[in-house]
Amino acid sequence: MKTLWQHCHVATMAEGRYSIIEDAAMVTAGSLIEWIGPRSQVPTGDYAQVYDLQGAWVTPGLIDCHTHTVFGGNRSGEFEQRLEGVSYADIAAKGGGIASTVRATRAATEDELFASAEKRLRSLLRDGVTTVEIKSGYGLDLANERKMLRVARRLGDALPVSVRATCLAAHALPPEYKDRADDYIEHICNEMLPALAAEGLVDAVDAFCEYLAFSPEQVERVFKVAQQLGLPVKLHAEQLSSLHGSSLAARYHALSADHLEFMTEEDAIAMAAAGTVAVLLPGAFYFLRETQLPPMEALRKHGVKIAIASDLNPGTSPALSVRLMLNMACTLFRMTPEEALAGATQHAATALGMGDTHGSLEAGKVADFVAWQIDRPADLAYWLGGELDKRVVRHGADVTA
Ligand code: DI6
Ligand code: FE
Repeated sequence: MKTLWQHCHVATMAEGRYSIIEDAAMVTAGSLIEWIGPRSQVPTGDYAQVYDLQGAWVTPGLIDCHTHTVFGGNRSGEFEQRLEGVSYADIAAKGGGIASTVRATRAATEDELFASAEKRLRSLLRDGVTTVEIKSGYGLDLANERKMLRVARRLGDALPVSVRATCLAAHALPPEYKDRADDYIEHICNEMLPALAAEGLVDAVDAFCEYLAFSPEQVERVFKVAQQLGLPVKLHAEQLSSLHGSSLAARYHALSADHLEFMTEEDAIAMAAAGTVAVLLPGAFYFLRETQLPPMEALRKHGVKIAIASDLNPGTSPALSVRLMLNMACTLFRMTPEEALAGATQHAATALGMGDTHGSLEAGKVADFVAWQIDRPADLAYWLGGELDKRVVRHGADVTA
């Protein structure tokens, strides 16, 4: 069954550029794009449905390639304390920080986690998101990491969004392994990852490489097991200090290395050679009032692909809008609106290993797109949040919320 979509302009985002087609049309067949081009050249055919997009700008559906959408509780109380001058270290010493989210996540049932995550995810979807990555990492034992990953899978089944589930068991040290980080890594490698992978709950493996989390050596042990299991890897790296986790990620041909404020030019060279995407997270940068910018010039100079994501999480980025992240990428990181949009479409798809099927509007790719009633593509990075008038199409079907 073929559908014709017309009276629109398209920013196809092919090759990570706007790649604009003015007065365009698109033919979808089932869930795929069959043809896209100038309206004057639409193939004649028998179209079951014809949509008039009323002059909209069409872009690929937004892809949020780094989120921690599933978690128990929230940390707005800690936010308030921090603004009153209590340090993050003090909060952590009193059992706050990631540990408090781990307690709340462990205490929540699968259904409770689903219900709270669904609300956050719907907020992202109202913003034009059609693909989202969701990490575990607040369970930190087999049963609770499984619970989180099952919620991620269920969200993908219940809502009109493609979900990629990432196992982030190596996010923090669980209390029962206090002062035994190597033992916890061994538990992840020998028990957790093999079991969760066998259950089909894991699309990729992530870790937090930082002096207050896990060392490059510990991360490497996790990466080796991921590789044996045939799972791609990603890494939280260089967020607070320079441990060259991004170079380690590149050695393992990671899909992405994320955060990266403290990365060096050598790291950028290694990532470019490996095709590892740099995922920048302006929401966390903003929320933590960071001052060290990611090395934009080195990333551009060496041709590292740059993605932008929300990092939606209760501690460092309670961000419910990808468009707001595009704005922050421009204002805080000095990206262009075109680079930012590429970062939430084509390059985000590549950061999830989906670059061949998603992220740009080209014949043969999946028909995930948004028809925005805006004046020009830069509007997507211009407005600070809010809702824009739009139609959202996923797998060729209108799913506008
Ligand atoms: N980096 C972050 O910014 C978050 N996790 C990570 O690895 C923090 C998560 C939290 O504070 O709950
Ligand atoms: Fe994160």
